Formats: sequence, C-alpha cells, structure tokens
Amino acid sequence: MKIYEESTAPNARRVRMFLAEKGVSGLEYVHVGLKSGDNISSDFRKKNPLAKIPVLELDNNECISESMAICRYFEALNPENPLMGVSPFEQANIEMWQRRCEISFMNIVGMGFQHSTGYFSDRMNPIKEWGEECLKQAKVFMAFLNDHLKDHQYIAGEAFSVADITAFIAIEFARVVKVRIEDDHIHLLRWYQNIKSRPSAKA
Ligand SMILES: N[C@@H](CCC(=O)N[C@@H](CS)C(=O)NCC(=O)O)C(=O)O
Repeated sequence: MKIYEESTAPNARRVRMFLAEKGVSGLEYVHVGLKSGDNISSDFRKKNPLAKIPVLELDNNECISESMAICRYFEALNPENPLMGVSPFEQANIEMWQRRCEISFMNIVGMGFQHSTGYFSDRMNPIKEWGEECLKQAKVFMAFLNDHLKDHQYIAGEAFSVADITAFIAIEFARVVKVRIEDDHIHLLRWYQNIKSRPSAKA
C-alpha cells in the first residue's frame, strides 16, 4: 500500500499520527509537492479527482482519499486500540467531536492560512479579509475547546481518540499563521502538552 502525501501538510499529518497510534507500519510514502503543483497534475487527479492529499492507494490500485476515510479503513483492518469508538455511543460521540474539530476548526485554520498567505494563489483567489476572519474564528473555537477540556481529559471524553488527533494537528498548523493557545487557556494547554508528549505526535 502507498500513501501519497506531503509530510508537513496537516491532513497528511493526521493520517500519519493515526497510523502511529495504531502501530501500522510498512506503508510506502510517496511525496507529492503541493506548492509545486504535483497534486493538480492530470496524473494525480486520476488518484483523487479533487486533487488533494493524502491518498491511500491499495495494492489492487483502488484509491481512497479523505483523511478520515483512510483512518476508518485502518481502524476496520486493525480494530485493536480503537480510536473511533466501539459502542454505538462512543462511535457517535467521537464522530461528533471529530467533525466539530474538523469543520469548525481545522478547515477554518486551513482557509485562514490559504487566504491570508496566498500560498495557493496560482490555483485559487485568496481573499485576505476572509483569511483574517477565519483566524479570528479559529481563536473562538480554541476558547470553546478550553472550556470543554475543563471537565474532560480528552476531546471526546476520557479516552484518546481521532478527535484529539484532528484538534492537535489543527493547533499545530495554526502556529504557522501565528495563532497560538492563549496563556490563560490552561485546560487547552494541559491537553496540548499531554497530546504532544505522545510518540505519535512526532510521526
Ligand atoms: N477533506 C480532505 C482535505 C484534504 C486537503 O485539503 N489536503 C490539502 C493538504 S492538507 C491539499 O491537498 N491541498 C492542496 C491544494 O489545495 O492544492 C481530507 O480530509 O483529506
């Protein structure tokens, strides 16, 4: 199996961290340069018509894109050490938090990055004010997470899950655009240091 990705890209990092947590190894990583536009080539679009990484290519050449779809594939292959829940409630609760962190935080940070820096101005029309607004919204979500973590060890309750991976990678990525955890967000800081100390955070 191959994973097409760029190691610093946040969605690629989510999958790497997930695989490290699951103890999955032996995959071949193929570098796809985003800034140079490898992902928007017609060859790459055959693997993912939306031209985004990461993409998992199975040995039979089937391709799976969308980070959470890739994670779910490996969760199904290796159900031990579950990161997406086991009981119906756990699965739904983790899904709820994963989506909250992805839609209202990680994607917002991503838009903040793209629109405020113009990193992909060769393929999109960056709108600086929108980028700045997204970064403001990201800070609001961080305050919300801080409140939530006052009473919870992890994002989706008392066990580490894929929701923690999404939130952690979003916070790491936000640093690129100088959005950092506020000093008085003590619950978020405690959680962040805890996740950062996991070996998978370096994957
Ligand atoms: N929803 C997708 C998002 C994938 C995505 O946006 N990937 C970024 C890198 S983190 C990308 O390929 N960007 C290149 C581009 O927009 O040209 C997922 O979860 O995998």
